Amino acid sequence: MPSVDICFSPELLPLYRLEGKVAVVVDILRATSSIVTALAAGVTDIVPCSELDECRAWAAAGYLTAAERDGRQAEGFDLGNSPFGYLDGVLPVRGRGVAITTTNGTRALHLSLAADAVIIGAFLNLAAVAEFVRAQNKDVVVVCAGWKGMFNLEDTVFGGALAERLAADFDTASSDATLAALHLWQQAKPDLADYLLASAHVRRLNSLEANQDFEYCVQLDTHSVLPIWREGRLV
Ligand code: 3SL
Repeated sequence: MPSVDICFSPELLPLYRLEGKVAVVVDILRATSSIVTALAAGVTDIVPCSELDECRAWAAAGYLTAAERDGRQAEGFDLGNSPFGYLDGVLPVRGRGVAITTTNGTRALHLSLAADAVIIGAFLNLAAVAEFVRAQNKDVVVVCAGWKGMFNLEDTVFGGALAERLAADFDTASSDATLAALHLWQQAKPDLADYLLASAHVRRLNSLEANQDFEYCVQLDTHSVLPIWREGRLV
């Protein structure tokens, strides 16, 4: 039976062997929620970039550019990291490609590329993620983006929610990380938004007046898109 494991931070990834496995990269607040939203809004493809300059250069190829550093939109870019950037209609996004760089999410993605398949997870597309992983029938590692190398609550709780959805067909009991994530999910499940209110990044977003982003990102199963890594981009 394939297993579910949770990597609490990209710093721990060297301890995980991703070859032959599926990696689910998650940065609930907000990179992977924004990526899911962007593709659902008609963005054609997303190029995750490590550096601001690399991201900016994609404008010459006709791409929209999205950049976040320390929670704020970086100067000179079309978009920041709010999912509402793809929804508010200020900038038409349908039919466009987007190059994106964020503090933790795009880094976690680049560090996960040794996996057989790399997909993007969020609460928004949890059902689509579970369905894809089930069909692969391979070990899965949830790669939590965390915050600057540290553990965070929201990505780990997502890992628990995914493990619960997979529990009938996957081993969710042989990793202490998965057991811990499942336990946190049980606490969070009755009222996810309320449970995550005290988390560090929610407090950070509140101070940036991005609390509507938080409420949006903790919705479950609202999107059926499944961003998947193919030839250097998410489609
Ligand atoms: O670090 C990241 O990748 C971002 O998701 C952080 S923020 O929510 O945009 O602040």
